[in-house]
Amino acid sequence: MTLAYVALGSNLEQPAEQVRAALAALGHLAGTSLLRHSSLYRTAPVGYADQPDFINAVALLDTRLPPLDLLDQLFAIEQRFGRERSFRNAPRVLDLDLLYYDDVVMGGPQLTLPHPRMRERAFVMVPLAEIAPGMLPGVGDVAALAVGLDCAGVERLDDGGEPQEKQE
Ligand code: PH2
Ligand code: MG
Ligand code: MG
Repeated sequence: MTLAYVALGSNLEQPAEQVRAALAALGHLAGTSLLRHSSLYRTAPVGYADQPDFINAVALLDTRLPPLDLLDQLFAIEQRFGRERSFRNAPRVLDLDLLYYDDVVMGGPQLTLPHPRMRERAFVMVPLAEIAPGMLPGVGDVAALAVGLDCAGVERLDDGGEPQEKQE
């Protein structure tokens, strides 16, 4: 069994539907099953601010695909969903980022594992903390890292994709 965590993000064309459909697509990849996924989160854009809010989630896969083959398949799903690449951090129909693949540590032009910016991103670490064990080798204590981030722009949605009632 090879465990891989994938971050999903969308902020165009009914983002929650895109993310739900992408979760299904991940589960249909060859040699791959979708073990778990986080809730969906509505998140304020990070980096380039003048764009719609995102829907983000994280999925846990069990896969027989090697890391670069899995990456190719993630790009293929993005393409199928109509992803266009214009400028860095531009709005997108679907972004699939490979965060973590077993305990593989690698760097290279195509892929760095674990994902080099994941620890700083509340829109990744908060959903990841829902489904990952406490410690991920090479990443650290996921829950503690998530708690240490500014989570003001990160709001968990219930299963219907609507914001949760705020508990006073
Ligand atoms: N992805 C980015 C840049 N900024 N902000 C949010 N909230 N969610 C994202 O998925 C996201 C982002 C680059 O991939
Ligand atoms: Mg990304
Ligand atoms: Mg990406």
